[in-house]
Amino acid sequence: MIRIILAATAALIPVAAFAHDGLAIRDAYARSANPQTGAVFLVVENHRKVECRLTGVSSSAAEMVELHTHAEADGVMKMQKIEGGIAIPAGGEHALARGGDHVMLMGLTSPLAQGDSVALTLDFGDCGTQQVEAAVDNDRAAEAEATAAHKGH
Ligand SMILES: [Cu+2]
Repeated sequence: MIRIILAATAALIPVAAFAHDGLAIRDAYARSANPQTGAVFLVVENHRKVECRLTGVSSSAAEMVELHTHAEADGVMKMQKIEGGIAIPAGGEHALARGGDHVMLMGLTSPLAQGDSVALTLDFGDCGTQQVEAAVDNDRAAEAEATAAHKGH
């Protein structure tokens, strides 16, 4: 039993160290328009030589956490759950930004008040996990982020 635990721990260490060097999260912030739901926006930088895929996000701030995007349906932009994750190209970056991809928080444990922060764990599959603290900024304007999102595509 002890041998099994030691082997598992040893296997995890190099993976975690490598992932920490290779991926970086910047400009993370959260917003919420009502007490039940919120969204988190951020930029993922991938300094690795392989593509990394954001496959899921977890947080204790909400009952359900999903990756969403906006897609046009019948001439109207609607939010949609992302299936299969978000690819971050090798040596590139991807912005989760207003009007585009975002982390959706559904069933907030408590309303997101200005100045609070939301702790998230981003799961990049083989590229490991990243912890991020997103500051709540309900007043942040959307325009600059939307432009940045389009540049990223
Ligand atoms: Cu959404």
